[in-house]
Amino acid sequence: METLMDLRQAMEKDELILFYQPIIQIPDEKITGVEALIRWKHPHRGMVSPAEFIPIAEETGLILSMGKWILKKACTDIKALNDLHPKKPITLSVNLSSKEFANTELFEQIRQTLAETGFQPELLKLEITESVVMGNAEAAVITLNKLKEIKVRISIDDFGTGYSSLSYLHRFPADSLKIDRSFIRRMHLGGENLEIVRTIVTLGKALKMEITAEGVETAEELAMVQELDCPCVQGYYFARPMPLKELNTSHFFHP
Ligand code: G
Ligand code: G
Ligand code: MN
Ligand code: NA
Repeated sequence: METLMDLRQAMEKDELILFYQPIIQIPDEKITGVEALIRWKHPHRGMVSPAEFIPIAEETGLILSMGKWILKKACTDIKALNDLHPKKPITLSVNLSSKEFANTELFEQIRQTLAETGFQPELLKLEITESVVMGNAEAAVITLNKLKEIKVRISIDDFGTGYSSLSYLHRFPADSLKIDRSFIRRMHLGGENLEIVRTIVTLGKALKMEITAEGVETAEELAMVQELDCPCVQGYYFARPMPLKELNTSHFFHP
């Protein structure tokens, strides 16, 4: 179990690194964006998952400085990548946890990071879960509208796992839905699992939102989401999260 001290030191010692997982558009299977996913390269324990340390960072408030670093690093990295491949600039998705989203300085921090890095706001997508939004719905609408004004995009992450999904969707200026991978994993069972994914795709399209199926691991799952007309896919079938260098030299940029 890591302590706050360990985590703070990890930041100072540059042990936190960002991986990027491609998001693929179908049917042409080209890369359309990446999601930034943090890792802790621990000197003794190897790669530590954010599922272990983000909750600690969240509880202790360290997430605020960590999140600031993540946003700046990710914008810098993907700006550099897009400059190398100017013909097809890709989007960058960055996860925000509840404390980060509730931070009154968030908007200003994002605005400033975009200015400093020269990253195009239209290419930045902030991923927030339903519970993060619902935690403070009124303040959330204000923040989301301000972000929308500067052209930053919003994705609802793990869609379908939270509560009151439908009632708020039309009130929140979100641009895209990410279908939680628990639904994708159970799709092959058919029946209601398949119908849930079909319904989310239909709903997203009706609301003119982008839709991404998360956690697609097999050709069978890919065929099923394709059949349902889901336009974007993320998952191990196409690519795992990887370092920037590996992404830059991958077949996605060198077909
Ligand atoms: O990459 P992995 O599946 O191990 O991530 C586990 C969890 O950690 C996911 O819920 C993911 O959203 C979260 N996470 C990964 N990277 C970041 C990040 O940079 N910021 C925040 N707030 N959460 C992250
Ligand atoms: O909660 P969030 O959606 O931000 O987290 C995404 C997490 O899902 C990342 O930690 C990423 O490593 C993980 N992930 C991405 N693709 C797959 C996949 O195909 N299968 C599984 N099991 N996990 C995946
Ligand atoms: Mn996410
Ligand atoms: Na998710």
